[in-house]
Amino acid sequence: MPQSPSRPLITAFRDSPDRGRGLARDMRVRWAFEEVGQAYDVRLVSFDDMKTQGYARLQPFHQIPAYHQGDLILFESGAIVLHIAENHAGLLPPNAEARARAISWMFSALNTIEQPTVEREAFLLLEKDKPYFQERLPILDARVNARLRQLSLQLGGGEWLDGEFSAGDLLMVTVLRRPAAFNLLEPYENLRSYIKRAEARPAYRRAFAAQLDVFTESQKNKA
Ligand code: GTB
Repeated sequence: MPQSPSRPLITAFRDSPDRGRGLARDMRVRWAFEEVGQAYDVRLVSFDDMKTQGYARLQPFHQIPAYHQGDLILFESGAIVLHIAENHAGLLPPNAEARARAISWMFSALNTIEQPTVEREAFLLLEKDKPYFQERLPILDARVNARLRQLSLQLGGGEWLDGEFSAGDLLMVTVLRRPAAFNLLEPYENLRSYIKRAEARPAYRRAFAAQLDVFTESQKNKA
């Protein structure tokens, strides 16, 4: 890792378990950089690299993404996106109240929507053979569904969550793409269109292509 990178450097999986579907958390940071037109570098890391104490100086929980620019090191994808949004025009409205509302949407994406969806996914992945699995799965499904229903009602026929596209939409869409991958958005046509609208943004497409390139390269090296 360079001592004080002059342009932002983030970490991402060298060999992402999402197989290039843009579901890992570097995607939201890449997308934020693309939205504001900030060039960035990526340091690809293996699971072994992430376990080292050296890596913990970048990310105390040994996860991706971490962010480094100059003397500033940041972790937590939401904090990194907020930092980008606060330092460039385009992801937070200039009006103070609208800005505060956009930040509420950022927090709600991560705390209210992402939390139950990740809990459900981890349960599916890790507890399928447990005796309580069949009984507990509908409980976790219902928790996710309740939040999706509320979000769908809130979005209604709107294009974005609160006026112009913001970092709130950026985080919300990256969070929703995970339950969407499990077909949990089937009942919510407006949420599916919301994701499609976001995915059509040129900045999203550039970010998606960049992370997909990493996966494609990793496959070539395996062949
Ligand atoms: N709260 C942190 C943040 O938002 O930055 C969470 C970061 C995080 O969970 N990072 C994951 C990680 O580094 C990668 S993105 N995990 C390694 C570890 O914890 O040891 C999560 C992820 C992983 C795989 C898929 N997938 O296969 O689809 C999707 C998302």
